[in-house]
Amino acid sequence: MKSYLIPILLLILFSSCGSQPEESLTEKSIIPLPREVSNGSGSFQINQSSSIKIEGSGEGIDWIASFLADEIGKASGSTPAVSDGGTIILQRTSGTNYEAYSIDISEESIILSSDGEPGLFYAVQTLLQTLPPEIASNGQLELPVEIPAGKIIDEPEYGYRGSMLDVARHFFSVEDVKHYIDIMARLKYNFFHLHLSDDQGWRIEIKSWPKLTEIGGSTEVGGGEGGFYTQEEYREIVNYAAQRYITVVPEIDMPGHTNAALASYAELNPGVNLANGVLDSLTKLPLDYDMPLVNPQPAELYTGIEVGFSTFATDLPLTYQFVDDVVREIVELTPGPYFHIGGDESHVTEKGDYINFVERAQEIVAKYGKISIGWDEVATTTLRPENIAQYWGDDENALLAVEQGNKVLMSPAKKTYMDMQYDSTTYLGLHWAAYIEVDDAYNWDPANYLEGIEKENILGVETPLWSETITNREEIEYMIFPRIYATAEVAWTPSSMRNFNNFSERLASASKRWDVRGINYYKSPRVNW
Ligand code: TNX
Repeated sequence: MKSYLIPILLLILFSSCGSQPEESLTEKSIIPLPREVSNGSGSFQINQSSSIKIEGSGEGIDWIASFLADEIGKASGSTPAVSDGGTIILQRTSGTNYEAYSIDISEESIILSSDGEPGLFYAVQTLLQTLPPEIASNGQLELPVEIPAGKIIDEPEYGYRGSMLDVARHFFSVEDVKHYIDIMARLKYNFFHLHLSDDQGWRIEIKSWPKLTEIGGSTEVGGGEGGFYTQEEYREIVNYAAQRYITVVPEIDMPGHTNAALASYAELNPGVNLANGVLDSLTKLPLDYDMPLVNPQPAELYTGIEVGFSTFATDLPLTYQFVDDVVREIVELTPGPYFHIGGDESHVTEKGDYINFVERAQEIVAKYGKISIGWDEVATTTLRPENIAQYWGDDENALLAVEQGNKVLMSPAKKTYMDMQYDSTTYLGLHWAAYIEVDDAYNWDPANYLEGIEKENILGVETPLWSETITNREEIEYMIFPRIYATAEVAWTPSSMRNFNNFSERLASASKRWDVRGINYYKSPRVNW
């Protein structure tokens, strides 16, 4: 054969195989890593005339279809229609495994299938990660794109996969909060914990106690102007999250971390003990006279970052009227099952007073039909059977919860606290718990972290972002990218399947989408970007 014919023949041979994408499905970088991925032959092409078909009914499915269409449309300029002839198929099956999903990609169709809407939404998120990085752009994705054939079967390891944002130390706008929720949604997180009150700020409108926001919402760490969400805005956040299958967990931190409330209402403060002051020099009271506390003064607004100095007056009926009103108003706006009562670092509350307060707060939350979550200190009180202790650092407290038969939400500060610096040179953040590099955030197993705490004792995993040093969206991004990816995989993917080297390669690939979005991420030296 003439030698010049060989390349021509090869060319004909390859072009006749149909288009084979550069990467197979198993080589795609998906975070969190799915349980099973296998390759098929050929590929599916998304082009200008692709459309989406819905099999099964429900408002949620319609929304998921339009979400997928909009993502493709925004990136490519060509929005797929939703039609009966569609070959990208959203299929709701009849079981009850709502978060599990599968994706079946052939040359003819892509079938995204789940028993539940959350699973369909997760399938869409996975599918989007198989597209080129320009899927994250406004208009730079060129159609057609090829998706390699194959099958993905996936479900989460933990049912609660959360992240917390502290909007109390610094306040963040509704738009910034939605941006945070978008990031969570792409990673299949399903609980968004909003830390709504602390010493430095009260961030949610309470109609029956208006000075909470008027005074308590008026500043923040560093003395900035602070802010708060009206009930309308809070509802908007709740709905935005709910559409993305994320449940909001509101937190009102008490009885400590309450300076902003104490600055708003004098009558919530423990009073001044006159027996220790002027009065006993003027009168001759017996030494054991139990002088009531009187004349409570409002606390001063606080803009520093110390913790543990504030407390409600735990012996006053008014305090419980306050807690009742606050819980009632927030519960009315919150469809999810949980209400977070804080309970951490109440260093100036007497032990007995703390127990009494937390137990009463839990009863109030239960009265309004919600399950209490509290930071691990609440396990030193008698928990109601359904309540949750959120472990952040005290092993004994976590064990106390489990001994009481309660579940633990795992947020070890040394692994999950995204306000911790990456290393000693990080320009933001604190380091009281640890320096947390991305591999530190990745390399741990919730079910093996604490002796005596097994998988069955664990509700799930949550990664908090405290905001003492974080003031804006760019700074939020810097602290959470890439660690929020690490915890997403810790919570979703079985520990036996996880490997940091493999994860770091997938991170590098994900970062191409972050570049397209203009995300301000930390370029960890432990990742080959
Ligand atoms: C401890 S963790 C706190 C927060 C701080 C955080 C800073 C916890 C339950 N309490 O009040 O913001 O450390 O890292």
